[in-house]
Amino acid sequence: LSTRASDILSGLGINVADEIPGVYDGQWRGSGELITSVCPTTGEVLARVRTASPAEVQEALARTREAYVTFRNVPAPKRGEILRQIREALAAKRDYLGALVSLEMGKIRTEGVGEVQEFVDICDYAVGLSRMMNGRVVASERPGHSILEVPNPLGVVAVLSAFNFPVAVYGWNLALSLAAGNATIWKPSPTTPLCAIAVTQIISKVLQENGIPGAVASLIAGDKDVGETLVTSSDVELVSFTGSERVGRIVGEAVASRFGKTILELGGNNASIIMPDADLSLAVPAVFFGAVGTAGQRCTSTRRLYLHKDVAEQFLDRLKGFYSSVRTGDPLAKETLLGPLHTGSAVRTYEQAIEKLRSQNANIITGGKRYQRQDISGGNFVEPTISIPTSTNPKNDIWSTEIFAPILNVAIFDELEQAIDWNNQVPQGLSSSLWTRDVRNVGKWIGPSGSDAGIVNVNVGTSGAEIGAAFGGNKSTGWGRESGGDAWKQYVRWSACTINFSDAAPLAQGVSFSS
Ligand code: UN1
Repeated sequence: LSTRASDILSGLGINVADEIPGVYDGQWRGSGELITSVCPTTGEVLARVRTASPAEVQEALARTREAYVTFRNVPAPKRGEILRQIREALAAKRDYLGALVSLEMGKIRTEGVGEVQEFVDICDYAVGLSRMMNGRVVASERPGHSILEVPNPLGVVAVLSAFNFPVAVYGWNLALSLAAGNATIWKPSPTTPLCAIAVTQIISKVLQENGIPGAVASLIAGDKDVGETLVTSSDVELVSFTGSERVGRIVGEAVASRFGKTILELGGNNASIIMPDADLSLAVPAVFFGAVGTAGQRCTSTRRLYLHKDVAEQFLDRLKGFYSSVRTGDPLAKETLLGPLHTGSAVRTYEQAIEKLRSQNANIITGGKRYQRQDISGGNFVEPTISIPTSTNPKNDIWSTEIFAPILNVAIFDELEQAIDWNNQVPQGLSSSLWTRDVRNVGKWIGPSGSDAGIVNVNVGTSGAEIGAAFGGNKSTGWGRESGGDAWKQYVRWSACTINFSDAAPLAQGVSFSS
């Protein structure tokens, strides 16, 4: 193992001698198939992880269910105190964990650390929530009666997360789920098992110190078969899935067919709209970060850019300036802005998308191929690309498909209404961003005839949301909401309790039923 990799792993107490167990449900084990964690920057094998055998998946599910039965009776503020300790434990390892995200996923170090910070932030939020998950008292129409709406723990929550946020998205779910009194069972992406193991080691230690069963936060490294078992199990009340629209449809249907609950975070195909009065000194760098940051591998990455005709030329000139000076290389190096794509197959997807753009005569004004540099030839490095397709039709594949790579398609418009229409005409509806100084444009954009995405920003790029608002998207993005806002309400079962304190037993609506 390279020194940079072993330094990070030993900083987290991960021993990479031979095989690492990838299953935790109170104890660490794993006797299923091996999966390999590969560094996207160098191609180096970081570790081999033992996944769960089918029997181990069943056992872990059973342990998680038992843990829930204990944990649901721990008072919510006490659960909050455990979350506070988890928050401290994560913060203490923020730099190492952030570096591990960078090493294993490929995003640059500051974004890796930022992702851990997002987990820390949602823990803070959930600590507060643990004293504020209030139900309601509803006025009853009957004398001497009270109606309560009580949030009770829900059960077992399965979290199926994606490679691109191997820490934060689990964090959103774990923090709310734990505050709500549930047990979670986490199946991370098969290509980022080390991040999941490091996080679970930190959390399990805190649980242990508090005498809480470790299976309150179980982990099952594995592939599709593990996911299928969790999704179809009637022992899982809620499935929180982040991934592609294609797999999301399968998950959604499978869980619905057994009347389970889902939170789906699927594709994003996010647009930024630049009005002629936009402050370009803010808008250009924001679009650059949105499209090139994380190598275009955020669900919220900017994939479509709609420029008003009066500023189009100037905007593109300035944007090209940023693209031509982007520092590409090792994501762990301080100066790097663009790291590799996560896998070799992502590179092929990028190349096919470029091929399609060329076949439709798009004007590729920068980028369009793999880097040819010798020093980074071991990694999945592709040039960030700006293209101007000939078609502006949002129904065209070029515009309607999410490509998880740094490719930005540009079109030019005359009127805001046209740009909003393009913004809304794609199947996905995660994030969107308008740049303007005219409050009338803002009113249109955030209102009934405005953006139909879940995230509707003004003078803020499409990516990089804080945890405070509910995060998620509409239409084929799946309508899921995670982290802030009212998202916690999905992690509880609501009990409507009518209680009679009187000496009579009147029926509602004045119904009379006496013999
Ligand atoms: C994702 O890409 O799956 O808003 C999540 C953002 C981050 C989360 C992205 N806070 O870009």
